[in-house]
Amino acid sequence: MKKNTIILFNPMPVEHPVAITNKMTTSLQVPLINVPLSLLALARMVRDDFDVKIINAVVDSDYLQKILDACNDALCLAVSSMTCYQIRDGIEVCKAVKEHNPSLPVIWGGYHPSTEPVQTLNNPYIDIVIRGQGELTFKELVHKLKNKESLNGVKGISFKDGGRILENPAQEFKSLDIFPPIPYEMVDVEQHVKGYKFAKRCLDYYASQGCAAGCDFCSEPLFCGRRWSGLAPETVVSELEYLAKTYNIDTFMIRDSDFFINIPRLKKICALLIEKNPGIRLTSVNGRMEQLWRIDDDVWGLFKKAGIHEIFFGFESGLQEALDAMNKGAKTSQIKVCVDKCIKHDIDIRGSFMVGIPGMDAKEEMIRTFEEINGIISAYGKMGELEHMDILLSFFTPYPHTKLYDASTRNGLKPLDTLEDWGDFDQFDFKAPWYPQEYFDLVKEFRAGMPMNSGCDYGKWCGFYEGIVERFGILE
Ligand code: B12
Ligand code: SF4
Repeated sequence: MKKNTIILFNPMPVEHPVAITNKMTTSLQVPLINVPLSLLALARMVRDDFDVKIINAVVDSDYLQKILDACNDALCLAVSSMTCYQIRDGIEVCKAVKEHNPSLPVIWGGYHPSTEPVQTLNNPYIDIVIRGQGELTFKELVHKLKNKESLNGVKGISFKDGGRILENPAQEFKSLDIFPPIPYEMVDVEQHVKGYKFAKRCLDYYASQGCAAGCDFCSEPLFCGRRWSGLAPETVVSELEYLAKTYNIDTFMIRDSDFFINIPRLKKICALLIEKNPGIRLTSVNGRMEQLWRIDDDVWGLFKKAGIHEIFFGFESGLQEALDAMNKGAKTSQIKVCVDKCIKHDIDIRGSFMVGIPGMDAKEEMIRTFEEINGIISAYGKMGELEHMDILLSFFTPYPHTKLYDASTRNGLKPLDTLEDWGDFDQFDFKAPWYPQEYFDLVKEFRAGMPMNSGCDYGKWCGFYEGIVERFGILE
């Protein structure tokens, strides 16, 4: 019997023309090409019973036409979206789909719809939102749609029922170990293999979901309720081995929000990687400075030996008051400790910082943050190893229902009342109404001058930074 078709769609994350041409995000260091893990996580739950079509705007040219063609006899269209341009692209596609096929159920999931479900459903082209972890809910939902059953009992969804929007109770956050492996073979893996710094063949992978921290600027605590689940160490290592062998992968870009949360588990992963020695490196591995600064050197040594090649820290700010306002639970002094540990253990560092936290002394925040960044650049520059560090510097951006979104509206941000408002909102260079224009321009100038963006050597950087420091004096 012919199976019903389910279309899974990952819209374009950026509009920025340079980003699209370079296949990088607007940070210009973060590759835009990613395995659509969100869609594959859903696909694994329904692939046996349905014909699943995966369409990823980043790699599928002509994606609108592909979706329209697939829609004719489909059961539903399911769209994944973060709070960014994906919303705008997703809306355009759903509008076109509904014009052709008004009765086709359109489902949205992912971070944005999960944290803003009702507003998402106020959009005329969206019928159902799945909140939070999608696997079980999506499976149950598509079976209900297939059997034309009521959606009333499906946990974790919000949906339109006549003129009303109904919100069912939340779905439980389940352990990742109960789900089948991510079915990479359902996409053309070769299209998603990327180069990254030292890596020739780098592939995305995740070993855990969620985060236990409660940073007030971040969507993660709202999305996962500060829960976290990690795959068993044996599973992680056997999956990495299998993927490395099958697709000839030398490096995995680790997509977990917090890879280092459970140190005993991590030690086991490292021990297994050292024992099996699959010849791979792990990069962009997310860690929290407030955890990693206190980890013993022998454990750091294990990280290195196991292949952890780069750690991605959300340092966020050089101003303690800003870290406190974010509820980061970290001290600025931990930044240097983490940098020193990375240097000592020959692990590359990638640090992200942001300025523009509402309520801060903007000048102090900028100066302290520049100082920390200069400290990192100098530490590597003096050793002649600038290629082993990377800094992302951005402007604070409010996300739905976070505490810092509320602080932003109190500080003059015009509330974002519709899904379209969020889709059109500049996620990268957000110029907050409270942030002085001259600081905004100076931060952009500083960012463009950093060695990883300008290509300058350490000597040139020192001259450039001196020039920036001289200008602090004349700022209001
Ligand atoms: C890979 C990644 C990217 C990739 C693109 C991913 C993509 N979808 O195309 C790139 C690098 C392009 C990217 C960009 C950005 N990202 Co990003 N990214 C991630 C990351 C690290 C992993 C995502 C992933 O694949 N996870 C694994 C999958 C399995 O989990 P998942 O996506 O959550 O999917 C599950 C559920 O959400 C749900 N689900 C997801 N989609 C759908 C769809 C349907 C229909 C259903 C039913 C369910 C469902 O079910 C899935 C299984 O449980 C996450 C952090 C994280 N750990 O998740 C951040 C994250 C998603 N990104 C985030 C942000 C903010 C951004 C940027 C906007 C940041 C910025 N200002 O630059 C940019 C946007 C573009 C730009 N300006 O450059 C935030 C999202 C916050 C929010 N409110 O949207 C996150 C959570 C990081 C964070 N903690 O802040 N990102
Ligand atoms: S540690 Fe990272 S992912 Fe977790 S809440 Fe804070 S910013 Fe979000």
